Amino acid sequence: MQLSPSLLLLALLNSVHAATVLAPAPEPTQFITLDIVNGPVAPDGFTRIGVLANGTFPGPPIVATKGQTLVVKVNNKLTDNTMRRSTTMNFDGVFIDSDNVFNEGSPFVTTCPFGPGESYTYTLPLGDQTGTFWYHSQLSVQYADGLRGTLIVYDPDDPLAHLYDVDDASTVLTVADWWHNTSTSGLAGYIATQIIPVSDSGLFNARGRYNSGPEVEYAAVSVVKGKRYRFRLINMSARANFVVSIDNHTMTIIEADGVATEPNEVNILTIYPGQRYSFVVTANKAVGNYWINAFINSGNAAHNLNLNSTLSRGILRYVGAQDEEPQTPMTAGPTGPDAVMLNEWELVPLDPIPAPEPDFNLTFNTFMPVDLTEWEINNSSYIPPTVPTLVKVLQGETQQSDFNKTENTFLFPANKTVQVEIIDATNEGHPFHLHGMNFWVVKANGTDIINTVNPIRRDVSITGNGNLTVRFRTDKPGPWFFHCHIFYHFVVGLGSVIGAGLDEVAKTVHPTEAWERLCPAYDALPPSEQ
Ligand SMILES: *[C@@H]1O[C@H](CO)[C@@H](O)[C@H](O)[C@H]1NC(C)=O
Ligand SMILES: *[C@@H]1O[C@H](CO)[C@@H](O)[C@H](O)[C@H]1NC(C)=O
Ligand SMILES: *[C@@H]1O[C@H](CO)[C@@H](O)[C@H](O)[C@H]1NC(C)=O
Ligand SMILES: *[C@@H]1O[C@H](CO)[C@@H](O)[C@H](O)[C@H]1NC(C)=O
Ligand SMILES: *[C@@H]1O[C@H](CO)[C@@H](O)[C@H](O)[C@H]1NC(C)=O
Ligand SMILES: *[C@@H]1O[C@H](CO)[C@@H](O)[C@H](O)[C@H]1NC(C)=O
Ligand SMILES: *[C@@H]1O[C@H](CO)[C@@H](O)[C@H](O)[C@H]1NC(C)=O
Ligand SMILES: *[C@@H]1O[C@H](CO)[C@@H](O)[C@H](O)[C@H]1NC(C)=O
Ligand SMILES: *[C@@H]1O[C@H](CO)[C@@H](O)[C@H](O)[C@H]1NC(C)=O
Ligand SMILES: *[C@@H]1O[C@H](CO)[C@@H](O)[C@H](O)[C@H]1NC(C)=O
Ligand SMILES: *[C@@H]1O[C@H](CO)[C@@H](O)[C@H](O)[C@H]1NC(C)=O
Ligand SMILES: *[C@@H]1O[C@H](CO)[C@@H](O)[C@H](O)[C@H]1NC(C)=O
Ligand SMILES: [Cu+2]
Repeated sequence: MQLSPSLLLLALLNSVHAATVLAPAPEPTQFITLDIVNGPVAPDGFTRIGVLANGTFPGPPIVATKGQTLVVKVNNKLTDNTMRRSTTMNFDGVFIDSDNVFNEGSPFVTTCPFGPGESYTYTLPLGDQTGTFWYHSQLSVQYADGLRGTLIVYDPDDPLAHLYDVDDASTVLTVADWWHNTSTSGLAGYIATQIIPVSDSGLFNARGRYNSGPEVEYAAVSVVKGKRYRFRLINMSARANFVVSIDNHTMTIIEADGVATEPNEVNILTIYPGQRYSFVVTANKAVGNYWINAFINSGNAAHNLNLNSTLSRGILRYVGAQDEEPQTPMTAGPTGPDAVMLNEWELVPLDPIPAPEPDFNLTFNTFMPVDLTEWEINNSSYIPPTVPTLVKVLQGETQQSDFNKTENTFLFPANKTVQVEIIDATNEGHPFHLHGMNFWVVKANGTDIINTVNPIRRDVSITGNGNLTVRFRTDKPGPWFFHCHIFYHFVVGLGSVIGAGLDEVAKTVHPTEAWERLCPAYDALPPSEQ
């Protein structure tokens, strides 16, 4: 991890959080540059060439303060033809206003990717949002090659600040699946064998081990006895989920996907791809080393003998403890009656907003009727159009009949409430993610409770054979991606686009010339550079 000056400043400010200090007002605009390069990387001891922001995995952390506008210049310097050479970036969970929808980075929905030698600058006003976010390539499965990083928006007036003492760079935690081979070879293998490539390892804070691999030192998180830490856990997986616990310690959840919650104490939680949680851990046990169990759950695990879920873990190390691994067994965390699991439907926002009654209902049946390499919503596999949805809409194509069935594009008038019920009869567990805004989870999978009074709001929720029902508003005219965050499912069809108030788009969306140039430039690229 590199510490930028602003990060150091924040760390200093946050270390004196308990005392009331008047932080200097943040700069209204923060300029960030990310150079996307190919370079060697070895988080689990196996060296491969990755697609990396500034040459590191994860990329440099983006650290912002409430109210800032981020101006992120992304320079594509990719040279390796064995992986995708174009790119486009999504800042997961950051709300995007309608007039800025062209800056949200979804290929063939709101933008075209950009090729080697090109740059694009994303302007992202953060508004009132605070919390835990991340950025990643949104093109194909490219982020599995390493293009992922954290984005934290600190709140100088956090209403939950009294619950913790420390919230700085050291308390940002990531879990991620990791492959030794490229995502392009993984995708080709998937199409050929119908088996989604199983990762070689699971990483905690960008370190991990695989069977017969080197004993890479596990990432240790340092705590001082007596203090309370706000950990911010981000699941940067492309496919796997993680079951996270800390031996002998509880975790009090206070945030889900950028939404502050009432404190909810658990000792084990599952985090699905794309999701984020903040939880408070009090360092109140004997000074020592404790396992952070980050058990990686991957379907078809037997297809990659490198993967060993037990080896995916970190260490909670008290200051004063030996620089060594815990002597206790490596487990998958509490089980049976000892396990206090996080149940999504028990999370209550600190600032509850009742879910409005739906004006429209939509049902998604998720299927793989042909074979495992074609996921469908109601028997229609999403195929990206060659002309991005937003480009078409700006050209006046705003009727349902303007969209091919394979675009899975569902149109609604502006300023309405849409309810989507997602049926996942085979209990695959798809983490559905909405771009640009949050949804209300009115019925989480795993419960019969329908909560329209104070449901959790977030941008990723998991489906299952218990059915998931969410609601959202169409207040922001524009096309918004709504897709499974398991990118191997997404690239083979498990995606849709919510066309909100498309008639209004021409009035509210005025893209820049830089954006206008992206599609002609991309279309002119040879396939090897796309
Ligand atoms: C990324 O690298 C570029 C070039 O060295 C540098 O200017 C920029 O500040 C770096 N970005 C971050 C977020 O550290
Ligand atoms: C990566 O995939 C390519 C193409 O399928 C294959 O030739 C190569 O052996 C693989 N490399 C590793 C490290 O698995
Ligand atoms: C991360 O997301 C992946 C993909 O949904 C999921 O399989 C995995 O369980 C998640 N990890 C955690 C810790 O939730
Ligand atoms: C941690 O938990 C285990 C199992 O409950 C218990 O045996 C052990 O004494 C605990 N250790 C500490 C330091 O509290
Ligand atoms: C996974 O790693 C653990 C800890 O080193 C080891 O005991 C176990 O045998 C490994 N499992 C497999 C299937 O290799
Ligand atoms: C949508 O479904 C709900 C039940 O979940 C029902 O109460 C409501 O009448 C339906 N609305 C429309 C517009 O069909
Ligand atoms: C999907 O199919 C179900 C059941 O046939 C239907 O009720 C629903 O309206 C369809 N949804 C879409 C988006 O076509
Ligand atoms: C989708 O196709 C399957 C058969 O392949 C059929 O059983 C099912 O009813 C269809 N579902 C919808 C919503 O059309
Ligand atoms: C339009 O949809 C049909 C199937 O409904 C598909 O065969 C065709 O390839 C699609 N065309 C385009 C341009 O996506
Ligand atoms: C939607 O609401 C906004 C804000 O109240 C308003 O400016 C806009 O005209 C409305 N659009 C429609 C189509 O009603
Ligand atoms: C969904 O909920 C059902 C219970 O209603 C549970 O059996 C299933 O395992 C859950 N699926 C996932 C993916 O969590
Ligand atoms: C999920 O939805 C399907 C289709 O509406 C229904 O048949 C099934 O009973 C629902 N499952 C649960 C657990 O509510
Ligand atoms: Cu999925």
